[in-house]
This record gives sequence, structure tokens and C-alpha cells, in this order.
Amino acid sequence: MATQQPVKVAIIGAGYVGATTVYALLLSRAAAEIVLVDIDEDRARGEAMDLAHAAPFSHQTRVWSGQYEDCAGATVIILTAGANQKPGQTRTQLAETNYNIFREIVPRVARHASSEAVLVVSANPVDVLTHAAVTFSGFPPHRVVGSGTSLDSARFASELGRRLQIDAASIHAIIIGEHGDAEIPVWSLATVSGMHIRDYCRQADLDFGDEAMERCFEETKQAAGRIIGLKGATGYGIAAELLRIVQAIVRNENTLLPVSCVGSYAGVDDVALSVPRKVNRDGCRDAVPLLLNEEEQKGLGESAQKLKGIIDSLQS
Ligand code: 6V0
Repeated sequence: MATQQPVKVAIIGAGYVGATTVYALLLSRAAAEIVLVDIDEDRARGEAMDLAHAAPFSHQTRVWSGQYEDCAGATVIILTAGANQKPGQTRTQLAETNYNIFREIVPRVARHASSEAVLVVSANPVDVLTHAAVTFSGFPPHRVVGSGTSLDSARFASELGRRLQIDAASIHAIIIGEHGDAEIPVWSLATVSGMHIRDYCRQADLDFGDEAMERCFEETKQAAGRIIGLKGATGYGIAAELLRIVQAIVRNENTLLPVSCVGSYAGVDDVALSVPRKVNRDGCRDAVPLLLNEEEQKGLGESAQKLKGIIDSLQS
């Protein structure tokens, strides 16, 4: 049996998401070494010291703050540097600021990353920045994985679970498209125990019609904005999602996750958005050929057009 190399993860951006993600990786024993890089070196150093003190209670993980050259040898490099949403702001309003940050940081990461490293993008707007990370790194698109709508999908399954009183883990329900206002709930493929949600509700004598479905999706879509309104930022959900993506990569799992990747969608070329893809040591090469209904297919096209417009305007 081949011996596994100890896993090194680099995280660019030692803010709320970066530090919380290290904490999740640490407690899950997902890496042997984690390096934090930030323009604010004191913040990175402070977070690394604080986090290192959690290691003796969990796992011999080396957590430290470093420079871009320390991305060398990392299996996964998470890009989460940049401005975050303020209350009332949309993700796309962050585009220009964070695109310019990516223009600066991604070539520096790429210069030192190994040819097998996978970049994982979570800074917002995540689809636009996943595309930017491919452009500025020169990596093949499948080696740049955007966190995309995995978190929205988790929120969607949780919201459905809450309403149907079923553990979210037992519900298959995904959101695809933009991680943002143009995201699409794939109701046509949402199932409980292999039964379509509507069939399940009919059999179980539950009242869950069009209006309830609409409200369920609206709750899901508004969740991040509500959390930001209440506490200023979101962090735990995305950190858990990033942990899941890192695990799927380093364990070569072939787990299907709705992640963002540059490709062609609904006839729109060279754009990044989320559909379920196999996540493994190679990144996220294979997309699931989803059987969408007409409305969902139309929504995917609108999402792709919207994102293409933002990407084109930033590139011009
Ligand atoms: P934060 O706590 O302000 O941290 C951002 C960090 O980035 C700070 O430590 C900055 O110093 C650092 N930074 C800024 N510019 C640079 C640079 N040029 N080089 C290196 N480091 C830099 O923000 P937070 O951690 O809350 O959010 C980070 C990003 O993640 C934002 O774009 C959020 O919108 C995004 N999120 C994405 C989510 C998702 O679901 N994909 C969820 C939550 C946040």
C-alpha cells in the first residue's frame, strides 16, 4: 500500500473565514501542517499562535504564519483574502475590490504552488473569483474549485429538514448556478428516501405546496444576509464546507458537491458557476449531467449570463 504524504494546507487570508477554517481543519485532524498568509502579518501571526494552542488538545498539527513561498508543497491552497459583505451589500458589489486583490495574490501563490496543488476559492463573489483564479494562476480549470453553492445547498437541506422534521443529512436537495441572487433550487431532483419531495409529502400527509416551497427557498437565499445583519459576518458554515472540500480532495473521495468551476454552462462559455462535480485529488474535473426541468435550465442560463457579464466587465 502506498504511504500517504502528510497533508499541508495553505490559507491565504487569516480573517474570520481563514481562522475558522483552520480551527475546523485542526479539530478534524485533516492536515499535518497549516500555514496562514495575510497582508496583515500581525493578524496572521496572532491567529496562528492562538490556533497552535488548540493543537495539543486535538492533533499534532503544525499551525504557523508564513509567506507566499510557504505555499510550496501544499496539497490544497485556500483563497479567502478580501473584503467581506457589509449589511445590505450584495456579493457582486465586492467584485472589483476582490478581483484586484486576486490579481495581486494569485500569481504569487501560483509561482510557489506545486503542479498538483488544488486551489480552493471562497472569497466573494466566489464564481467571479474562481474564474479570476484560473486566469491569474494559469492552472487548468479543474484544479481551481470554488466553494460555490455547497453552502447554499446545505442551508437548503437544513431548511427543508426543519420544515419536514427530517435530518438534513437524509435529504438530497441542491442549489446550483451563482452563489448569489441568481442561484437556482433544483426542486425537480430533490428527494427524501429516493422519493421526490412532493411524493414524500403526499405519502406522509404533509402540507408542503408551492407557497411553502417558495418560502423555504427564500429563507435559504436570505440566510447569509440575515446572519450578516445580526452578527456582521458568516464563518462557521463556510469553514465546515471548506473542511469538507479539503477532505474530499486529500482523500481522493469522488464526492459529489455543488462547487464552482470554469466551464461552459447552458450555452455560455468560459464562465464559473456551480453544478455537482466529483471532488477528488484532481480537483473537480467531472460535472454531473443533471436532468433539469425547463425552468431550472432557464435559470441556469440566466445565472451564467449574469456571471459572464460581470466577468467580462472586470476583464475589460
Ligand atoms: P475578513 O475577516 O475581513 O478577512 C479578510 C482577510 O483578508 C483579512 O485578514 C485581510 O487582511 C486579508 N487580505 C485583504 N487583502 C489582502 C491581500 N491583498 N493579501 C493578503 N491578504 C489580504 O473577512 P472574512 O474572512 O469574513 O471573509 C473573507 C472573504 O470570504 C470575503 O470575500 C467574504 O465575502 C467571503 N466569504 C465567503 C463565503 C462563502 O460562502 N463563499 C462565506 C463567508 C465569507
